[in-house]
Amino acid sequence: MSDYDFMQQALQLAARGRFTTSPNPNVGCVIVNAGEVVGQGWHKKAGEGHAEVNALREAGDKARGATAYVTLEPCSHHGRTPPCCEALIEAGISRVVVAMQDPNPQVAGRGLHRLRQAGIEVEFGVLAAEAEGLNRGFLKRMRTGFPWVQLKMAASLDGRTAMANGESQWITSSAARQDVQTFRAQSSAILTTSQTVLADNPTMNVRWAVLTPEIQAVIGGEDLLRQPIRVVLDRHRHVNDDQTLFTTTEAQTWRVVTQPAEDSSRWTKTLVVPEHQDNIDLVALMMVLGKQDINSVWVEAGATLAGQLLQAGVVDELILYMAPTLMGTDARGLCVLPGLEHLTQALRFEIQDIQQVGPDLRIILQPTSV
Ligand code: AOF
Ligand code: ZN
Repeated sequence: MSDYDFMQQALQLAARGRFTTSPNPNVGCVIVNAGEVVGQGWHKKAGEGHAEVNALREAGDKARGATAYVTLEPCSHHGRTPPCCEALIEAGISRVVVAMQDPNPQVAGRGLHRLRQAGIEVEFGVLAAEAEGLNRGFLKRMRTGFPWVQLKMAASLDGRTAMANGESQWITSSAARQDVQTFRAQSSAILTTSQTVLADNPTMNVRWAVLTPEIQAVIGGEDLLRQPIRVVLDRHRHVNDDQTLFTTTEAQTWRVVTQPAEDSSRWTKTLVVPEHQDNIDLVALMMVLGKQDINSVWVEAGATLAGQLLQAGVVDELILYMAPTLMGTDARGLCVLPGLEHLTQALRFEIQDIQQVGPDLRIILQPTSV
């Protein structure tokens, strides 16, 4: 078994935290002594043990002289828990292999430095790209202050999302809706608008019974399910107290407005964001969400917000479910993008992944940078 194999194992452990660690990153750790795995750990939840500490606990005395494989630079700071570097040093680990640096300004190289200072052999960069993919939200927030933004869309083959009379529910299959639940469950927040809330009266939460048994097993129990924060753009305070949103109290509900004012206690929090061209400034909104420790935002809204987010350039990924149906030329389009006259103005994307989900197609795209 090579360093790559053990790091691969650590990455798989880290991924077990993907439904529960927000706002913390997913981190995995494998401790190997004389070619044998003596400890495994991963970070489950902010405030609880870090991956290294969990793995060291399992390894016990066998950590002495062993190698630790960690998917993220071990922390050097006192956060909600003590620094992992000190725990590794005290346990007598002699070599640490790290996939990538932790961009958290409280760590950012200090962890690696501290380990080297203590005489530990440190290697870094093993399976770095894979480690990066595990924590896109956390890493983007730490590097830029902005969360990772995923825009979910559902359309027909001809790119339509609703009939002219507004009928829009169930274009895509129950398999696609189950898939959406998996994405929601991994997100720090779900972003929607008062328009969508008033039109569909949605819950916008994660429903345990809808998740696949595999995902339920990763989460480890309904009591461990973390509900993403529901963020509703409601500049004109249209959302009233008797929406279904407020009957599902296990998830927080935040309102985004542009003018401060008294709010009903139904809202967990009210965020005041500046205006831009008679709308909520969407760039400022993302910055505010980043400041609130939101790593990733999953957007489920209508064609108007979709177009505005794309035009504001804040979308990192588009998740498009396409149903094998044609809804016709009178039906409504995928997103409102007015003012495009020339092909050179067209928004361009690169396909990251294509999969069939039940009878539908799921395409994951990222905007191209030019
Ligand atoms: C590690 N191993 O498993 C994790 C790390 O408040 P705390 O104590 O939970 O610290 C959170 C910060 O620690 C987080 O922002 C990130 O920089 C790092 N996470 N580090 O060595 C882990 N989860
Ligand atoms: Zn740590």
